[in-house]
Amino acid sequence: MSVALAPESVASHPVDLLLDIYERMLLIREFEERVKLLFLEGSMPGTIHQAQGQEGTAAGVCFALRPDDLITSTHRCHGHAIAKGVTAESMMVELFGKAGGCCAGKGGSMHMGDMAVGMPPAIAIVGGGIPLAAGMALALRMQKSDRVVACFFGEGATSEGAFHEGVNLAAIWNLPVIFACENNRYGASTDFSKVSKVHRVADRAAAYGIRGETVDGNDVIAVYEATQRAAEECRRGEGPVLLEMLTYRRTGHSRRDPNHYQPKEEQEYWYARDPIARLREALAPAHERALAERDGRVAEMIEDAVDAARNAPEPAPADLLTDVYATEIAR
Ligand SMILES: Cc1ncc(C[n+]2csc(CCOP(=O)(O)OP(=O)(O)O)c2C)c(N)n1
Repeated sequence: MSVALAPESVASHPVDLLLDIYERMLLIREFEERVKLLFLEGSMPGTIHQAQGQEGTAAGVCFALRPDDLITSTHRCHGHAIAKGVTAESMMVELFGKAGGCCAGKGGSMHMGDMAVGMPPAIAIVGGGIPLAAGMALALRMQKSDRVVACFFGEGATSEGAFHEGVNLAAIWNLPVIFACENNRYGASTDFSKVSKVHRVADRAAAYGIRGETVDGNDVIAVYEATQRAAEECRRGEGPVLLEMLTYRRTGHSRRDPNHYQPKEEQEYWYARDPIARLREALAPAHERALAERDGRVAEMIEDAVDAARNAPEPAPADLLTDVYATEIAR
């Protein structure tokens, strides 16, 4: 049994919404688990950074957004992409480096995205998405739109100059950005306490005169509610907001990292707070049949994605230089 979610917060949301969130988080987990095996068997080029354990932050943020809102992402982008609506199939094809992938086979693991669902390809330069999010939000403001941008990054990125510049710019212009920090404690293998005297990322909001908030990132409902609050503020012109979500990755930083630096007691603390198990246990046994249906659907989606990736054609040499320039934000 996991550490339970607050019953009153579970009861305050429609069951169908919670089932949808559960399904999406499970899709992220199962996608990552299958990718791990496919990577080890040598089916995909490059390296991978995986997000098992962090499904609550990805899904909690993205479900609280409108479909026309935008996100930016990082080297650890698989979960964000699935949460925002990029299909598992187009991502699996992408990981195989095949034509028909969400970035035409040219992006790979660290650059997932699809402008059709409001996600420009992720940026693997740590902190690189932060000024970009401010710029996208400025573009939306100039278009007189009420869309918002959610900008994902890790706590390690908050020591980059790009964080200071991007957040400060968004702050002085009240831009509609939710700075969504996934604080999983480690930047690669380095504990955050070794690189920052400020231990709560949300406390850094004071330096920019904006609101900061820390939530349990493994409580998907808490993340969803906090993002809704932040999005409303942004739409009213009262943004940006710095949202810190405490979470934990269950894998190494990348596939070659065995994560020996994570103490056993710390792992046990977080494994008892797995975001998927917590929501499942909150919905079962009352909704066991619906949960089982969602489990079956996810399993099918993963099989279909792998079949599609294995059978997809290689990119044509003639397409080498297509799709390599920036996309304009559709109005
Ligand atoms: C500017 C820059 N410096 C270093 C790296 C190498 N690098 C990739 S991920 C990473 C750690 C990032 O930690 P964090 O921002 O907390 O994100 P997490 O990996 O925990 O999701 C580093 C140092 C990079 N990609 N870009």
